[in-house]
Amino acid sequence: MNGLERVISALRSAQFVVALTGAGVSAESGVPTFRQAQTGLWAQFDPAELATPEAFARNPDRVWAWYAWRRSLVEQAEPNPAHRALAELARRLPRFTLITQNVDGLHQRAGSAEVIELHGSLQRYRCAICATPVAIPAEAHPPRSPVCVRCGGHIRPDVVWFGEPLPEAALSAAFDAARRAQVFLSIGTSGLVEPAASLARVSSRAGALVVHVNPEQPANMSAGDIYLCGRAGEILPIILARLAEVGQENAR
Ligand code: BJW
Ligand code: ZN
Repeated sequence: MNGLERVISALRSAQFVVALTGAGVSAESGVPTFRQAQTGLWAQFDPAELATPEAFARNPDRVWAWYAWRRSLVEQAEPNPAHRALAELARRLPRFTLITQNVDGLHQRAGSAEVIELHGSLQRYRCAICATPVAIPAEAHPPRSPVCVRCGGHIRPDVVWFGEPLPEAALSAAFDAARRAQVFLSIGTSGLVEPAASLARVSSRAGALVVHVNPEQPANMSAGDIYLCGRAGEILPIILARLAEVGQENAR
């Protein structure tokens, strides 16, 4: 049996399936990934040096402008076939948990009702000092980082930067789901950033079949994992179609 058929067969019998997504899932929507060849602003700045609390403390307006640009990109983007296939998988499988490292909200826009967001959201903001949430509509996005009315701190995007803890509830829900899964799909992530990168290994140790969907081999691949080489927007709809075919064959 080839890799794809093994995945279909495992999905057919699984009671609990988990998918973890990374920036590659939104690449086909035109949202740049973190570690691939970069253009525009991305060529000028190393994302790893902007996505830190230190960078924000040094120059809040620069980090603010970078996030404002990314938010506008995301608002113009549309969910792609990979996002839609994941929303459909949730409807077809008995129990399915979607975990994302992405901050773009495209899974929700594709119809995924429940998404565990490990790294926050580009659409939410909070005070960097007192954490008060602040609503900032896309159409009224100020050019500079505003100041908190309560404490005078700078308002920042509610995302998780390097060196910051992930939201506790999201993290523990993600690890619980990884431990319960029989199939763990790791889609469009380089597998370099912790703790998200460890979810696949934890799931595998608990007995899951781990499947990576990516045009390039991710860093967190282990022996025994299945690697489906290709774009998420091509491979996920194939998985969905094969699942439906197998379902019909069995019903005959
Ligand atoms: C396609 C495709 C297509 C292309 N189809 N695929 C253990 C060891 C070493 C270091 C650490 C460790 N534990 C913690 C650390 C430090 C650090 C870390 O992991 N560093 C590594 C870089 C070494 N981690 C942290 O700091 C984390 N915090 C933490 O651990 O806190 C502990 C703590 C506890 C208590 C108190 C205090 C602290 C936080 C990590 C936060 C990451 N944040 C970012 C920014 C979010 C906001 C924003 O968007 O700006 O999250 S960084 C960035 O990386 C972003 C992403 O979510 C994340 C992952 O990237 P992703 O999604 O994998 O994207 P890429 O670009 O790397 O890969 C894209 C992939 O897609 C590629 O593989 C392509 O091939 C593929 N692709 N087209 C399918 N069409
Ligand atoms: Zn404040």
